[in-house]
Amino acid sequence: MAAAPSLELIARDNSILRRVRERFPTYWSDFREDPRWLLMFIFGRTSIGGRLHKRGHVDRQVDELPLHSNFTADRSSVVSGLLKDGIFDNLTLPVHVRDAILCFANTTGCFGNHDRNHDLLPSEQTARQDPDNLITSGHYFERVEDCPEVMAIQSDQLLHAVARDYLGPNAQVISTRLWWSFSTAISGHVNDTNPTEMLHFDLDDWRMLKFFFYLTPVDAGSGPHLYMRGTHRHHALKHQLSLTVGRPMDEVISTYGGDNLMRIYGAAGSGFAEDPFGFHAGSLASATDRLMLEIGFGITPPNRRRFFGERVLAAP
Ligand SMILES: O=C(O)CCC(=O)C(=O)O
Repeated sequence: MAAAPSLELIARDNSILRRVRERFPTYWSDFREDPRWLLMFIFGRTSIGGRLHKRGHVDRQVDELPLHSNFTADRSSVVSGLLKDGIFDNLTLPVHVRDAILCFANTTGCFGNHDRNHDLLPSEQTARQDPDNLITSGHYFERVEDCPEVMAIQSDQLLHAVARDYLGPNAQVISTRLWWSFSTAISGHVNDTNPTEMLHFDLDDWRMLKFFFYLTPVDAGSGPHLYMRGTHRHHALKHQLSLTVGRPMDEVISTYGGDNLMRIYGAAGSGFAEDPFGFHAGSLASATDRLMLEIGFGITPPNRRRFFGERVLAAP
């Protein structure tokens, strides 16, 4: 059976119509579940909308509870990095946690290209290397709950304290995702210069914070995460008024400056905290597979599907 089209490749399609067509079923489902979603989706991208929404809510407050955490990072340094640059990139998972999550991922089936009909083990290379049926991602969705070490990170006190400091007292976990970015090199599909790279900002909630952890080493060939420093605070008017959240890399660079573009490489177990309202992207893994864990915080309860990063796929 053909797999659903790869969203990683669709995101790089230069036809806005095709990109919108693929995303529309997810947007429609979000709207039907909670029509207030549309308000956030339209106004959350504008500076004025964000400011007005924040004004009606309690401001940041720092509580001083002692923390028991998996991390040694200093809470106020993480928050200062987020406030200043939109990113703090010096978190490290304990080795036993990193190894246990990697072992879980290697021995548990994931869903290729978000498609529940494509349940595969990451080692099943042949299931994903057909160039006409390329599988570029493998998501675990709710299966991630079967991994106790992921659950421990999801409830880690430092992550929760940083989220409260940054987002306010309503901060809550709104996503827990574990997924592979499969290397496209096996099919020779994409080279590693990726001129088609797109950056986007997230609009899943009015305000958000994400913690990302690499479970495999990430270099230029394994899909490094990209982040445009400083864009968490303000977007150019053309990006506030645009219907789409994704913009070509060269346009984002010319608007916000190439010096601000970070490519995040790191050892297995390294992690970073990020305000995803800033422009960011996972670049395509051109040579080696990447396994990523995301714990996302927001201020509004999400639905279960969104929590695990599941999309509603367009009919074939
Ligand atoms: O895969 C990545 O590095 C980025 C994921 C991403 O863009 C997101 O969670 O919004």
